[in-house]
Amino acid sequence: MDNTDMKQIQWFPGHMAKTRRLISANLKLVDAVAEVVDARAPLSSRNPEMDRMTAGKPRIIILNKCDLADEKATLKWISYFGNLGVTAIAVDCKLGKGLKSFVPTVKTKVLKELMDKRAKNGMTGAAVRLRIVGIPNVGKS
Ligand SMILES: Nc1nc2c(ncn2[C@@H]2O[C@H](COP(=O)(O)OP(=O)(O)OP(=O)(O)O)[C@@H](O)[C@H]2O)c(=O)[nH]1
Ligand SMILES: [Mg+2]
Repeated sequence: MDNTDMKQIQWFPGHMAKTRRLISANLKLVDAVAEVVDARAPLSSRNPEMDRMTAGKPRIIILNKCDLADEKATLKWISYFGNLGVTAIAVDCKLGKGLKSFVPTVKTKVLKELMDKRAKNGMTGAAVRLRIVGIPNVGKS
């Protein structure tokens, strides 16, 4: 098998490896990571490497398309992630439902420590930098 064949059968697409590198390398530029997943299948619509790629960063999981998901199941997912110590909120980006709670949740829960520290130093007005991540078609845009 020559080099060209090897390239064709590589199991991990180059663009994914590149994105993974970028996410890890630029992590210091952001205060927190917001991971968008599909509320109907929060686990299978996640990138399994995301935990490792964003290790150490405060994180919020956005259960998007909650209009298409079972409401009770969505509540269960929120407590599922909560039990893992990860804040999750349900939103419907089509109607904008739940979006209003996004910034307050980030400030009072996800980045509480940072906000408290800034308040102490009189820096409350400083911008908060977030990175939005998620697999294709989950509703990031
Ligand atoms: N029903 C419903 N559809 C949604 C919601 N949010 C996004 N969509 C639809 O889902 C599709 C994908 O949304 P995008 O925002 O383009 O997804 P994306 O994650 O940016 O996709 P890529 O840029 O390909 O990675 C579009 O058809 C949206 O209209 C939602 O809350 N509810
Ligand atoms: Mg997009």
